[in-house]
Amino acid sequence: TNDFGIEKSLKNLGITSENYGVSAGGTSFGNGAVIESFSPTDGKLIAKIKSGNEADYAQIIKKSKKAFQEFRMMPAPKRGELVRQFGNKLREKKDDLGKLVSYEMGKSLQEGLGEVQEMIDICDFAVGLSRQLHGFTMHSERPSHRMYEQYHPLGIVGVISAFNFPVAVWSWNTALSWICGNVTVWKPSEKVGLCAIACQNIIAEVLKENDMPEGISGMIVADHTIGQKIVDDKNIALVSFTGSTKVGRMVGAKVAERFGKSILELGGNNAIIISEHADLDMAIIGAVFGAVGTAGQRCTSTRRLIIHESVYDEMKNRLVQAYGQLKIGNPLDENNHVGPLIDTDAVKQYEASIEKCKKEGGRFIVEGEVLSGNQYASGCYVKPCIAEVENSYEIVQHETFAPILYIMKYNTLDEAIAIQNDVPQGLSSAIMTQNLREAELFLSHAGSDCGIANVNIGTSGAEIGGAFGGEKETGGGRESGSDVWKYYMRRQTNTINYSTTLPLAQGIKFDL
Ligand code: UN1
Repeated sequence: TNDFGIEKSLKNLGITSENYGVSAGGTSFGNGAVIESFSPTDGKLIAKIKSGNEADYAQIIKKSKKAFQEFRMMPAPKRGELVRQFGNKLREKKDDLGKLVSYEMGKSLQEGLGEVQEMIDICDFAVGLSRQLHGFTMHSERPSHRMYEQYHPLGIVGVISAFNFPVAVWSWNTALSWICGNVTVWKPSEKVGLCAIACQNIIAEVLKENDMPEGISGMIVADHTIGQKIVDDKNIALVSFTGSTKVGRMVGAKVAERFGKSILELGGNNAIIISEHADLDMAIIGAVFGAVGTAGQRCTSTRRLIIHESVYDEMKNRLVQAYGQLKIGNPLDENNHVGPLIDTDAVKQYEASIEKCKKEGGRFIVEGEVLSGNQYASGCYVKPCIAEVENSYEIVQHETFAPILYIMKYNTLDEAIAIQNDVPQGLSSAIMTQNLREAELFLSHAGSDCGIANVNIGTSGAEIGGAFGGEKETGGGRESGSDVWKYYMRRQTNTINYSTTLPLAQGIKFDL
C-alpha cells in the first residue's frame, strides 16, 4: 500500500517504533507511562513514546538552570548563529517534518509543509533580531549623567503547545527565546508527541555540533500533570501557553499568583465581514480556506461570515457550490482539501455542536456528517458544514474546533462590526471590501476589537513577521514577529553618573 513515504520520513527524523519523550538535548529518557501515537489519517499506531514523569521533569529543570548560567553570557549574535544553523537543518528536513506533521496531526501536506516553512522563517527573523535587541537611550535631568535601558534574558521559558500547530508554535517561542538568551522547556500536546521528538532531535544535533551544554532546549512529552508543574514552578520565568480559554484562564491566574510572566494564546471566534463592495471571487477563497483549512482546527479558523444582505443569497449559493467540490480524505494525498479531525473526541464535539446549533434554531445549508467507509476507517473524518444562525446563539459564541461555519446577514457596516465584536474572543478578523471608507472604519478605533484585523484576506494564515495574538478571552498574549521579543526579556533602566558630585533627581537637596 502507498504510505506516502512516511516510513522513510520517520526514519530520517530519528523516530523508531519506541521512543523516549524526555530530552535536555543529550541522551533521551522517560520513566512515565507509555503514550501511543495514532494517526488520525488511517487510525494506525505510528509509534510509542515513553513519557516523562515528575522526576524526569526535575532532571530537565536542573539541566536548564545550569545551562542558563552559560547561555546568558554568550553574545546574542552567537546565539543567533545557532538559530541560523537550526533554520538550515529545518530546510533540509522540511519534507520529512512536513509529512510527519500531516500524518500525526492530520492537516493537509501543503499545510504541514507550510508549518515547517513558518519555523524556517521565524529562525531567519530571529537571526536578524539577534543583533537588534536594543533599548532606548534618554537624556538625564542631571548634569554628566547618562540614562539608557537594556534587555536581559529571563531564565527558563516554558512552552506548552497545542496539537493543531505541533511544530510552528514551539519554534516561534524557542527561536526568540534562544536569541534572547533564555533556555526553554517544552511540553507539547501528547497527541502529537512524535512531532516534538523530531524537532528536538533536530535542535539537539545543532547544539551538539556546536559543543553546547545540555539544557538549552528541553522537551518533556507528558500528560497535563507536567503542564501543571511548569505553571506552578518558580524556576520558569515565562510560561507561553497555547490552548483552550478554559485551561488558559487557570494558567494565567496561577502564573500571576507567583508573579511569573505569561503569554496566553487561547480561543478565537473569527469572522469575515463580506460587504456589498466585496470581490466575491476573493471572498469565497478566503472564507472557504479559513473555515475548512486544518479541518477548522486553527485558532484563526473562520467560524463566522457576516454577509451584507444584498449579496447574501449569492454568497450562500457560491458557498454551497464550493463545499460541494471539497475533497475530503487522506491529507497526505495532495488531491484532498480536507483531512481528519485530531481524534474521535473531537468528532464527538463536532456532532454535539451541530446538535446544539439545530436546537437553538440553526438551519444547515450544508449538512454535517461523520464519514464512514474504507478511506475513513480512523473515524476522524467529518464533512465541513454551514449553518444560518443568529450571532447570539450560545453555540455561535463558543469556539468549536471543527469545520462548522456560521453565516448571518447584516444591513449597515456599524451593525456588522458590532456583530463581529460581540463574542467573548478577540483573535482574528477580516473584511472583504473594495471600498476605502469601509476598510478604514473596520480598522479604526471604532472597528474590529481583535489582535488581528485584515482587509481582503481571510482570518487565518498570519505571517510570522507580525505580532500574533488576540484580545479578550484570547488572552492578550503576542508571539512571533514585530517587537514581541521584548516579552522574552526583562527590561532594565540604567543611570550612570560620571560627574564628581551626587546630585539627586527632582532637585532634592540632601546635604550632609
Ligand atoms: C494557531 O492556530 O494556534 O495564522 C496558530 C495562522 C497560523 C498560526 C495559527 N500562522 O493561521
